[in-house]
Amino acid sequence: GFSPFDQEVINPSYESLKFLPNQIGQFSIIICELPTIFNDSAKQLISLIKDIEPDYLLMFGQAGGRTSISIERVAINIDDASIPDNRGNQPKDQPIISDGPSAYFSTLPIKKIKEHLVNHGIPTSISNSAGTFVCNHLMYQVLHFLEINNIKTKSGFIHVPYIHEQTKEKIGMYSMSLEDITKAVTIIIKSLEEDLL
Ligand code: PCA
Repeated sequence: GFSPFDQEVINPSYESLKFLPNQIGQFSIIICELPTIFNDSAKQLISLIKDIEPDYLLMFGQAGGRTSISIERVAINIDDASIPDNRGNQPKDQPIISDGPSAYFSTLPIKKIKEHLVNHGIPTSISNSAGTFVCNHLMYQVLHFLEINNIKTKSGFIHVPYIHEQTKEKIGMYSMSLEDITKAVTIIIKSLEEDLL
């Protein structure tokens, strides 16, 4: 999950992970909060991947305005920020990796995950754009790192909506409860047990 950014004091993508137990089904859970900063977030996560060598890596970010849990299908090779990150970086039209491929697909079973969430009554969609800000950047960098190092960790990105506390002054803006986001994360993790079979 990520740290708060863009004048928010909370980021549900990390906040929701704090309530997870250490173990869900067959999976040991390790959570971490990344800074909403272009390169630093990827550097920190890649060093954690090297230490932990996880079977699955789930990245979560806030996407205010979205009306469902959005399972990202693809990360594209571009940074194009409409706001500065938490260190004031605001790259425009810059490739993330200059000689990298145009895009990487999530290696998570995205349709299976969606099916599980929908069966539990959680609004969910497959998204074909993770944006061009820090989340897309992180997803691209991580999938690129895994690909070029031939690491079998399955990985992908999921955007979550605002939570109620964030929308008190944003009239008409969609929000979910923090509890429902934590529940969604738990269902996502449980759904991966089927992928192991
Ligand atoms: N959402 C931003 C970056 C950090 C976060 O939680 C994004 O969608 O790029």
